Formats: sequence, structure tokens, C-alpha cells
Amino acid sequence: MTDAIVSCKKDAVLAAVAKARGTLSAPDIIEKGLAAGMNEVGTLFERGKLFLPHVMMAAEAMQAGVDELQDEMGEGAGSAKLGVIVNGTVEGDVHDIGKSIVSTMLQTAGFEVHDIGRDAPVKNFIDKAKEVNANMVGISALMTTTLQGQKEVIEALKEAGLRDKVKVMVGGAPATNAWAKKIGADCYAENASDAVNKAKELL
Ligand code: B12
Repeated sequence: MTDAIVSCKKDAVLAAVAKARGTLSAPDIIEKGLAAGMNEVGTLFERGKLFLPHVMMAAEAMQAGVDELQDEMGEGAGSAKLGVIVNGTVEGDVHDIGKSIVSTMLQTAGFEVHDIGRDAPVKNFIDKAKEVNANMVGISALMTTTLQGQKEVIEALKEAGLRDKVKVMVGGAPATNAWAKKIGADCYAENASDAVNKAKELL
């Protein structure tokens, strides 16, 4: 599956997903197969072995694979919700593959998730958190240049008087535990499984 993503071919990805279905769980297929492939694409891109159009094709193929598995991910575990989470990618940042995987996995684990998409202005995080009475806000940033946006959302939560009621989880490739601590987030999660575990601990 990882090879299929690196080959940037949607058909190959869908064929690999079909083959893995029934043997592996949907979250395993996504994280250990598709996301692993996307990370490999990132490494090859950084080394100049793949170019932006390839990355876009691989991203599309990845999304097609995730969409294919959506039904299997289900609506979450039971009727009792573990908590309400608003999740989005900060303004100026269009990367949303990882963020969307996190949303899907949180939902599958039993959280009510409101995904506000990518390139989301600070105001959208705040408005949505108020609207749905969120217990947690997840903030994704994939570039060093947009990481600051996570801090801005936290500051805005404080200004809106919501910080005491809402836990904050940050993620995305350039984020770290040290960064999360520095900006006053409640936690950092490295990947979607980690995000589910940390959300369960915090809520
Ligand atoms: C795919 C990709 C794209 C796609 C995005 C498609 C999409 N719909 O998302 C496209 C082609 C559109 C794109 C565009 C650009 N990109 Co780009 N892109 C990537 C790439 C190769 C992979 C990202 C990815 O999807 N990874 C796979 C997913 C599964 O992993 P993930 O995102 O890290 O998510 C996991 C964790 O981080 C975590 N997580 C993620 N979000 C959250 C949120 C929460 C709350 C939590 C808890 C956890 C969590 O869980 C996820 C699942 O395990 C990265 C390289 C890399 N190594 O990351 C570059 C990269 C991020 N891009 C980069 C750049 C520069 C750009 C562009 C400016 C174009 C360019 N010149 O290359 C534009 C950005 C425009 C903008 N304003 O945003 C740079 C950023 C450099 C920096 N400054 O830090 C990178 C690092 C590549 C590089 N080395 O140059 N990109």
C-alpha cells in the first residue's frame, strides 16, 4: 500500500486497499499503509526525488483510499459520546490529510468531532467551539511558517473566556511536545492513534 502511494497512482492505491480489507482494520490500513506511504512521499519530495505534482497526485490517491474506508470506520463507539472536539488546520495552511485522519479516528473512537477544515481563521475555531460547546480543540499545522497559528488560537480561546473549559491538543509534523508546552497547549499528539489516546486521557 505504501508503494502504491509512492507510485502516486490512485488505481494502485484502491487495489491495495481492496486487498488489505478484511485482513487489516481500517485504522491500521490508514496509519500503517496509507499514511506511511505519504510520509515516504514527503521524504522523497524533501530529497528532490519527487516534485510537487507527484505530491498532489499522491495526496489525491491517499484521500481516495481513506474515502473508500469511510464506511468501515463507522459512526463511533456507541451512543454515549466521550467528548466534543473541534478540529481544524490553521489559517494559511492547506495541509489537511493528517488532520482529517485524526478527525476520522477520533470519531471512530466515540468522540463527536466537528472538523472545520483547512486554512481556518482563528475566529472559526472559537465560534465553532462556542456553538457546539466543545470540550477540546485540535489544532493542526504542517509548516514551520504556520505553527504560530496554534498559539493564536490558544490566545483567542483565553480572550473568549473558554480556555478553562476547553482542552487543547496540537499536532502536525513541525509540532513537538516542547512546542505544545511553550504555547500552553494541554498536549501534543504525534499521530492519529496517539491523538485518540491523549483525548481519552484528557477528557
Ligand atoms: C502532501 C503535502 C502537500 C499537499 C497537501 C494536500 C492536502 N490536502 O493536505 C500539497 C501538494 C497541496 C502541498 C502544498 C504545499 N506544501 Co506541502 N507537503 C505535503 C507533504 C509531502 C506531506 C504531508 C502529509 O499529508 N503527510 C501525511 C500525513 C498523514 O501526515 P501528517 O500531515 O504529518 O499528519 C499526521 C501527524 O502530523 C498528526 N497530525 C496532523 N494534524 C494533526 C492535528 C492534531 C490535532 C493532532 C493531535 C495530530 C495531528 O497525525 C497525522 C496522522 O498520523 C509534506 C512533507 C512532510 N514530510 O510532511 C509537505 C510539506 C508540509 N509542504 C511544504 C510546503 C512548503 C508546501 C507549499 C508551500 C508548496 C511548496 N512550495 O512545496 C504548499 C503549501 C501551501 C499552503 N499555504 O499551505 C513543506 C513545509 C515546510 C515548512 N515550512 O515547514 C513540507 C514539509 C515539504 C518540504 N519539506 O518542503 N503539500
